[in-house]
Amino acid sequence: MKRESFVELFIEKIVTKVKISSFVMGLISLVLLSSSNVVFAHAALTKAEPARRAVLTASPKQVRLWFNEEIEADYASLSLHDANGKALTEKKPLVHPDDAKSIYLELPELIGGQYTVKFRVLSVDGHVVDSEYKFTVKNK
Ligand SMILES: [Cu+2]
Repeated sequence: MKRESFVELFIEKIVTKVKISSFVMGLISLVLLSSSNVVFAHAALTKAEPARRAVLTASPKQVRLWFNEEIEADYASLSLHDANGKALTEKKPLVHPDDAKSIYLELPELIGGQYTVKFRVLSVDGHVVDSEYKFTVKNK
């Protein structure tokens, strides 16, 4: 065997090892990714009405939130606050009768101003999802 082919063989072995290890790494990251998907399967907000940063010309009757999983009403909170942080209703959110993945809060008549929706829900996996967003009601 010539010296050259030794080198070629050696290089070929390294290339094969690299290929195998990148395959293994790929497999490991795939497993990690899919398991982390399970771990991070929290309730996520998929839709909101009024929407984030919405500018409304009339007072909304309710705030309604949609999630990617069913919501336990006993462990859910949803509140609306004015620009001073004051809660506008003492009412509790209810699970929508037509959709267990959706909760709503009935609202009093709102005057013009900026409002903050605050919500906190418990996922099926036990994680708490806590967030807030704002919308505006224009002065008449
Ligand atoms: Cu989670």
